[in-house]
Amino acid sequence: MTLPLVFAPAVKQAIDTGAPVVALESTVIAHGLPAPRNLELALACESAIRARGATPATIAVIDGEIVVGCTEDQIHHLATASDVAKVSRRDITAVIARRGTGATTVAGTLLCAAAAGIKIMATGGIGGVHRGGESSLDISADLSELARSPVAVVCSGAKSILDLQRTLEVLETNGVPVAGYRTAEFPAFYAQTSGLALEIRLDSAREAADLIRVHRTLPGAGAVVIANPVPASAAIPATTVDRWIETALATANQRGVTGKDVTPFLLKALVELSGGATLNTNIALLENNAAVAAYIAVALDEA
Ligand code: PSU
Ligand code: MN
Repeated sequence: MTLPLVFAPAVKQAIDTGAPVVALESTVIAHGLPAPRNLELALACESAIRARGATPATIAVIDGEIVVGCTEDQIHHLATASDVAKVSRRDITAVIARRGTGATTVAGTLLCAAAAGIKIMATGGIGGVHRGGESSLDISADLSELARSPVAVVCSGAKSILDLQRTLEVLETNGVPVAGYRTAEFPAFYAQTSGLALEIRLDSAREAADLIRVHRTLPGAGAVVIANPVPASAAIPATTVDRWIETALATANQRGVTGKDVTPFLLKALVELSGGATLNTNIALLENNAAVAAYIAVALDEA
């Protein structure tokens, strides 16, 4: 038996001819954003990628098959159905074996994109070390998958619901280069900066492509993280977001939320606490990351 990958025709053709492809995760659609904005966003990301000359491939597990390039109907299903699993590396085995349907996290998407031969993906924020993770050991499987799948990830850093400093420590341990895209600081998702310095700064898609190309030659290469801050016009100051985060974390603790439910719970709480403000920011940065990933995919293709 081999991994059950099925490709959209346009994605298959792009991969076979070496044309630029950008993979997109689907957990953000099924568990990260509320309907109907989730569907609009998913389609807008695909359009942003096509408009820049690359082919989008939204990845999910549908009826036990890994779909590389979901159709609009499949994206609609992910955005509206209530029985879509959240699929990280740990979960994908059982979802395939049971012929189930699930939305892939960054970790799940990395695994599938690497198997499909796709070199770059876009997302909002990567998972990381949760606050208190040094005792709870709640550390996203995204961080271990980044160590093993050779796929570049364009993101706006990680949400400050996480412990960003420890997240960077684990990325260092895992051998994952983290590069700021037109910044020298790790972005904090809603805010452009976190106060955490990065050692690599990239100022163009071409520079990003050069870095990715070199990284892929390393034995056992994993991912490169390209950290692209939210556009200034959509950013929310860190101090404002922090208040909402404290409240959301306290509620999660009171209710005993654990395991894979933690991240979706906190994301939903933040949208409610902010009266929807975080949602607009989240959508702006997701679309922008899709666009930057497409520019880099095209640059990767040009060498
Ligand atoms: N961060 C966001 N939005 C999201 C996620 C993270 O701002 O939707 C999702 C991604 O799919 C990420 C996953 O891979 O949450 C991480 O979940 P966990 O912390 O359970 O590993
Ligand atoms: Mn977790």
